[in-house]
Amino acid sequence: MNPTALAEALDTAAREARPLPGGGSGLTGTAEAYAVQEALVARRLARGERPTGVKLGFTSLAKMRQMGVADLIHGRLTDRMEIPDGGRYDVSGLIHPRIEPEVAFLLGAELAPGGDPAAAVAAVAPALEVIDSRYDGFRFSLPEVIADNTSAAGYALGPWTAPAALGGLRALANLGVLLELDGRTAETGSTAAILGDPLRALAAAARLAGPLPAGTVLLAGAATAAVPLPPGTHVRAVVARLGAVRLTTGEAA
Ligand code: OOG
Ligand code: MG
Repeated sequence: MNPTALAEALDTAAREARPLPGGGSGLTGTAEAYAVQEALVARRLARGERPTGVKLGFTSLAKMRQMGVADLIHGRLTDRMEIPDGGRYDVSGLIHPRIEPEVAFLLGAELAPGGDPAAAVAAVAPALEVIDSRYDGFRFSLPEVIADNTSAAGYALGPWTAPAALGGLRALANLGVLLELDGRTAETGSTAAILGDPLRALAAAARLAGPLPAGTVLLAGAATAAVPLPPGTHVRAVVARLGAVRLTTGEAA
């Protein structure tokens, strides 16, 4: 399948909540896969969506093991994917949503490939990411998940904290992470699971997808495995010292 046709098929799969069979795309290389992702995101931008940032995937062993892949990937975020902290999020138009706890960075200055990530960070926040693979059963090859904009669907950001309030970004290297569904612990972990230090994710994002302009939001990748996200669920993620972020999914129809 050519890149434009695959981008259209993935876009339609997302809009109609009808998954494509994984393993059948014929995609072989990552360069080709990122060309499909670019065409897919271009379709969203053509509908009036605004780019807001970048996300990384498979930055933790927990995620690599869960999904059976072993390479860092990156995708694009848009304003359509934003979920207000504490807000309601309708999952009825999704295929098989999952949720995962993350750390987000806000860039106060441009970050070029090879630039100093710490110098560019204006603030950090706890985050929730909703992922929804457009492939049947969440089963895909690495090029396929890249083409599918790394399963991106939605994200919520908690309160921003300036690095100075943490005594510097070194504090981020080992903070406890908790994911709760309806008040029950679903996953626990540490920010150390994210490439040993989430700041490394920022450097990797700049290298892979940079230069990243000031104002970019970066999701550094889940610190734990993702869990299914049913309707009618209260979700809370807590990152120690950064605080909490919440969302509630709409009731089942
Ligand atoms: C791909 C998205 C991976 C993460 O944080 O590792 C990701 C997937 O798991 O379907 O967002
Ligand atoms: Mg993620």
